[in-house]
Amino acid sequence: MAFKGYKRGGNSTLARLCFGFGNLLAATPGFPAPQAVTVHPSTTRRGRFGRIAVRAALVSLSLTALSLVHIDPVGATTLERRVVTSNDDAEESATGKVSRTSSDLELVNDGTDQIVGMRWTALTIPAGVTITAAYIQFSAKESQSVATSLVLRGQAADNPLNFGSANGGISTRARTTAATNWAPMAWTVGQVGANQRTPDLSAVIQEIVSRPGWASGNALVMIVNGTGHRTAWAWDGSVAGAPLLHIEYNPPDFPPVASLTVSQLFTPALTLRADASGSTDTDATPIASYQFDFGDGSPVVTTTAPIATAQHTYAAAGPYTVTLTATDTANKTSTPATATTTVQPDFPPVASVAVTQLATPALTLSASGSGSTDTDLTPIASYQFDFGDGSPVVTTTAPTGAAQHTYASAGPYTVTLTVTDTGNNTSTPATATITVNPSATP
Ligand SMILES: [Ca+2]
Ligand SMILES: [Ca+2]
Ligand SMILES: [Ca+2]
Repeated sequence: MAFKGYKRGGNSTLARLCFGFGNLLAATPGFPAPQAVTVHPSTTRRGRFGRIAVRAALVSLSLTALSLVHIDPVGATTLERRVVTSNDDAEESATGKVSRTSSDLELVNDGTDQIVGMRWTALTIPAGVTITAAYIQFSAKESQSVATSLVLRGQAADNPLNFGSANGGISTRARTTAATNWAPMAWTVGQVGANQRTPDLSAVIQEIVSRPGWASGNALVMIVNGTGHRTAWAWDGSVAGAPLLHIEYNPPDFPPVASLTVSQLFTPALTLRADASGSTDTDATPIASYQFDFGDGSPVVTTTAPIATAQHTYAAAGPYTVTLTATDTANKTSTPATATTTVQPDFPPVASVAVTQLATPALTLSASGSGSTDTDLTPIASYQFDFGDGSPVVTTTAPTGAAQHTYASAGPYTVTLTVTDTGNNTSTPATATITVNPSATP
């Protein structure tokens, strides 16, 4: 976990630990931020640094006894909303009569066992989150200890309305499958503590925010029924003591979105390059690996991010469909992305040679292979000239496609050209025969 908010840099490990611990406590609701112990390493000696830190930690510890230490998991967000208007908390008697203006919420016996509804608005919880903790914090309006057994469910709705005056306005609302049972301890008037806090409601809240129609900013209703009696403040009786909904959640965790492009390489022949670098996953669990299936039955090629490309050489030309999936660090896998392409065949070059005797030097031929062609994805890479007199073959590298050779004597010679492409395919030889004159013809 990260310790932040402190100037660190002192060379005392103890001090650093104390500051870290103090900082955790500072994250506790209600715990004062420890600005008083800002330390400037350049001016503070080790000993004083340590004493200040220890003192801060001891103060922190004593305050811990007063409030529950709460450490969010990394990345968790906490949201708290209170009932903020009269029509957002209400009671419905056994006869169905709805009261919205009572100063309290009787959980649940008020002559009869009633049903209590509460609504919180502007819940800025994105879709797709994981609820890690949730509870309602009530404020005790009265002291009660009668055995009480409550069931808390949410309203199974995307964005429920507030409570109206019509009979049965709470009990007729569809409720979540998920439920939390609560047998509260005795309450003492004025208490706002652990005894007035429901058990964890994560499953209930999760069911609601997992609804396809859930959107950030929607409202949420909780409905309580059961037996027994605890009396909590309603908004109408105490704005500050109205029911508080506390929710902690981890950010949405989505699978990657795969994006694939393919292109045939010039060389090697029959080789596709697949590029997955357009794939995205911008949440807290980014892409970890890419899986390329080249569609010819060959094994899937897996690369580890950030490497997002792979290539494959096919045995034959033809159409192929390449399939990409991307997997994130939470092991969520994308919908496959596909790209279909026709792998072009790879032809050898067609050689063509022309020869002319130069005016000077004597007995010298110029041979040109520039009429050779190879228009596929593996173009001409080199020219090999054999001047036909037993001398070594002269090789030029494209785009140079001409060579000269001086013979030892006049006479007829056959020049042979072969051309090789970038796929290492070699042309059929082309020949040109010429009689080399003792002196160049004008
Ligand atoms: Ca009310
Ligand atoms: Ca992800
Ligand atoms: Ca070729």
